[in-house]
Amino acid sequence: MLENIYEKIKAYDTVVIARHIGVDPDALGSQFALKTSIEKTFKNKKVYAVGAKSSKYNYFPKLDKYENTNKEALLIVVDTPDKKRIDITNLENYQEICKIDHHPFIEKFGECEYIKTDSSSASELILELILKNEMVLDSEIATYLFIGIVSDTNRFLFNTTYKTFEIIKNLVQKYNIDIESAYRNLYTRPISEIRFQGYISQNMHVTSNGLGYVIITNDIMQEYGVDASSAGNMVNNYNNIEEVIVWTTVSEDVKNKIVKFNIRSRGPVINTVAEKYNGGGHKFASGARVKNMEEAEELIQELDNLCKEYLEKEGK
Ligand SMILES: [Mn+2]
Repeated sequence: MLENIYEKIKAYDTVVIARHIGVDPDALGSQFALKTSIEKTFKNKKVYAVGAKSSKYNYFPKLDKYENTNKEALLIVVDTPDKKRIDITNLENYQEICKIDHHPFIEKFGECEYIKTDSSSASELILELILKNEMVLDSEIATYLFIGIVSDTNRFLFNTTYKTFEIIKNLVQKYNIDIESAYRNLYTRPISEIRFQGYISQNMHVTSNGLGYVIITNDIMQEYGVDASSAGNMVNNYNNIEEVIVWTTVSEDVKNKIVKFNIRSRGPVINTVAEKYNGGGHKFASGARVKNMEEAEELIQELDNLCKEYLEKEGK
């Protein structure tokens, strides 16, 4: 399949690379690594990395605007399992679509799809594509991939095997990656976020079944000067709490008139529940969106039941 995708890249003059909404460093890392490698491998192609920008990640290059009129381009979607999560409109205006992803399969939307759920990140799959087809890999591209892998594994906490370390070892050794600056970019945060983290720690409810949840209203976000997406990203800071096996942020997104869940687990499989609520993701890391707080209560209840069933099954 990777050869097929390579053949398609070769065949098109214009390649557009898209990824999921609610962008993160793996989505951007895989997008820009692929874009840069195609540009440096084939000198005459036009390559666009598209999607909504986020000022949080301004250590990546600027995203491109692509006017889609003539239906001549190849679209490659990275790090996204389903159509509705692609950060792009007018999908039907592309000649062909390819998907490169490491999420559990949800739906087929491309002519060729390369999916590997045991991969640490989409960035790891882009590296595979590059190596398999002898495309250009240099320090710039390696750095994008490094950032994607480090971020999606949460500094090698999740989805990490000896292979992940092998890949990282090779990237760091051969391409002279400035690790310190990559980490600084990834992990430096404004004081408002640290204070906000304090709010979450103080206000997380923990049920007797081991569900931790915190409701973050728009007022609270305004008080702390954070937005809905940085509120959701906080969720990764709450793993390894003794009393908690599933934890979630429940944040009000007034602009889009929804309530967002960012859910993590260290036991129960959560993506099947998330899928029922307009979301999905990995087994132990998912997101969901509901219409209002009433529906949010329902999902909280369902997650709590999931914890309960899990504990009973485990005999705890
Ligand atoms: Mn990813």
